[in-house]
Amino acid sequence: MYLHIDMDYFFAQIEEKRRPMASDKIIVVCVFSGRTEDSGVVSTVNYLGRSVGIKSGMPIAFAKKRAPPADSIFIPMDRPYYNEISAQIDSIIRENFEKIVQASVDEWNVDDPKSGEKAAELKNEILRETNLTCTIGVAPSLLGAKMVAAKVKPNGLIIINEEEEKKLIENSALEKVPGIGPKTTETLRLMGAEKVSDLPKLDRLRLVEVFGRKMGGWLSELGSGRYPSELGEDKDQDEISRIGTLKEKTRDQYMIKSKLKELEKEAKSWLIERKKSYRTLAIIFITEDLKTHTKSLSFRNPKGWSEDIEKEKETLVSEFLFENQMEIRRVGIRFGNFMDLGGQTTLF
Ligand code: DGT
Ligand code: CA
Ligand code: CA
Repeated sequence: MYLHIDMDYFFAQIEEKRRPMASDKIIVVCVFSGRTEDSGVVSTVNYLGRSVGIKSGMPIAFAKKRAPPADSIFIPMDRPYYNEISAQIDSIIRENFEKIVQASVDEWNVDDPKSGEKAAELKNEILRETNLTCTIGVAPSLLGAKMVAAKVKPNGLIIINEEEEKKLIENSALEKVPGIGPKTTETLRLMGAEKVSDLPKLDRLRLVEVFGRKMGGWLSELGSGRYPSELGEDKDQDEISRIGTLKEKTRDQYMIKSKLKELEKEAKSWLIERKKSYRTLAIIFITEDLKTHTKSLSFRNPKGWSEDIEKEKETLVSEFLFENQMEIRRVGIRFGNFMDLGGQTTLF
């Protein structure tokens, strides 16, 4: 079975939960361009804002016309913070599953025979650890999982069997199928196909002729009921984090450091596989009040994965414990600002 996880109104939900008093307001996360006070576009908006017609990509000035000032908050994007939360969710998923691909900042694909039983538990754990809701679809194919998740958004969870999946996909309009864009939809419409169930009417050779071998072949497979399930590529990223839950809430340096050692190993095996060196190191602390704190260092010269960073970690941890009196619940490590090592396999 495949599992598709998509966070609900991700950036806006994070901002909403940061401001408990604002849960009845329209929250608009904006990319301000700075030219004039209102120039820029909407990144995303909560469901209240969507109900008055505000959407991703819309100019901020348009959105303001739809949102009464007293009932709405326009907030600049805080991408580093969203990335931190994304890494936290990634680590929760990794604690529960093995074959995982993070497809975007707020989306994961998982391949696991038992994913059906574990999906509800995962949804709860994400909520408990981050206070955020997500939507999870589980189906025999990844395509089915994505499509059924889209239907039960937000805060949804659904598991479907083969028969239900077939019905859902066959009855779907072509433009609702992930992977089929507006241009392909239009060409297919001209060829006489509106729904997935119309695809078998089109000859495979003809599809390949019009759309090329890859897309044409893909459409023909889709028409014959063989649904794609490749987990896809990991998103492009310029940092790798691993965050883990401590056995118990603690301020004990030894416990914190031994957890960090484990996480460092995981993150470094990722670096090694991709031949990356890095210029920034950060230690992430999630305290008992669920707040996320980061302590970081930059290096003038990029560091290779085999270089020792015990001292640096030690400094960051002690500094944090000195500045903050809370107990720590999760810790993480992050390497960022990569340099590609190309063909070079070792720095020494
Ligand atoms: P959802 O999944 O429909 O409940 O809502 P979102 O907001 O999670 O939408 P999604 O999954 O398509 O996108 C994830 C995040 O990516 C979203 O919270 C903000 C960002 N994003 C999406 N579309 C745009 C866009 O057009 N421009 C910019 N700057 N950011 C976007
Ligand atoms: Ca989302
Ligand atoms: Ca998404």
